[in-house]
Amino acid sequence: MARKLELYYYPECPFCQRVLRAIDAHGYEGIELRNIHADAEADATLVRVGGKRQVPCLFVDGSPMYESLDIIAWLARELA
Ligand SMILES: N[C@@H](CCC(=O)N[C@@H](CS)C(=O)NCC(=O)O)C(=O)O
Repeated sequence: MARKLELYYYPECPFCQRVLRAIDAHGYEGIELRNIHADAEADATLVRVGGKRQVPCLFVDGSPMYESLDIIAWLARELA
């Protein structure tokens, strides 16, 4: 079964932009985008589950992964 992938981000964040550029460049599909500045529920989920309001954060089946370079490396490894 496909994993559920959700990227918590906000557009002005340069580290988020780095991840979004990688997603675009490689054509990764199926990643739901959750803008924490536009979605209060996403913001609350990020803090409750992740433990901190830091973006970008990729939720893989509900488990949070912080750090843009770790996220990009994970995407390259798992989705390439
Ligand atoms: N080393 C992190 C830096 C991420 C970062 O500093 N994000 C900022 C937004 S641009 C943030 O969420 N700051 C709030 C915080 O760190 O608590 C990465 O590469 O993902």
